[in-house]
Amino acid sequence: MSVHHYIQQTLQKQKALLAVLIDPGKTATDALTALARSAEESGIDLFLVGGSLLSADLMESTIRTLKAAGPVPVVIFPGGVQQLSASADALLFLSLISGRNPDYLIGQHIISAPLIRHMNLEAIATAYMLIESGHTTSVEFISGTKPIPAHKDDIAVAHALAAEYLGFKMIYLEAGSGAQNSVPVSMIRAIKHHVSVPLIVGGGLRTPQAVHERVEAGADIIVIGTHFENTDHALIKDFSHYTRGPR
Ligand code: 1GP
Repeated sequence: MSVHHYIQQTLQKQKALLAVLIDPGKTATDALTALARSAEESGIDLFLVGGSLLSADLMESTIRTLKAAGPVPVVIFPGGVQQLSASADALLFLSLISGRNPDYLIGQHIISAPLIRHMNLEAIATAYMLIESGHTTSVEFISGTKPIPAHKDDIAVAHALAAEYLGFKMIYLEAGSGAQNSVPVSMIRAIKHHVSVPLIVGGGLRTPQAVHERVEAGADIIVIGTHFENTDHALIKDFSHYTRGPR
């Protein structure tokens, strides 16, 4: 089954999916193995692997460790063309549509497409929207693009609608890793009202309550990275409590 199909099927059974973002190099191998082994019990539905600055070698070993330890799908969340691996189950084929940098809209895609084909990797077309969140984030800095202002729901909705009309399969609302403020609930609600493709929401989520509010507003996939890097894995259940509920 494709990962896209798995996401759609899971969304028919439960409110949302919990995705844990692994930034290779930040978590020791034994901790990664333990996390992947207990993933199903913790309520983790997906692993994302990626980071703004990262070598292909580290990524490959991280994906292999996760895959060897458990059945939860591992998806590449690429920071650039060097972050590809045939060992992953799929790749978020991101186009940074909130920005106007052609390289991140279509340039890197042209370079990586033949490699993706060669690896026979499932590419899930995902519209990536950066939302302003306080301090300058890594993605903002590296991509040289401006985020959408946090209080401009109408601008965010217009981007999301364009993404759906262009045929993107998912939309990722990104506040940025370690963001001060996560994507506003009102913005998620406004976008959900206008589009039907799954909404991924991530960046700066640190509490079960923040997850709860965003799932209720319409987030379909919740991404948490930084907070789980230093958290007792037993506490992940407190977060998945709000994603695992029946639809
Ligand atoms: C970043 O949305 C993800 O791309 C996760 O962000 O590390 O803040 O959880 P955090």
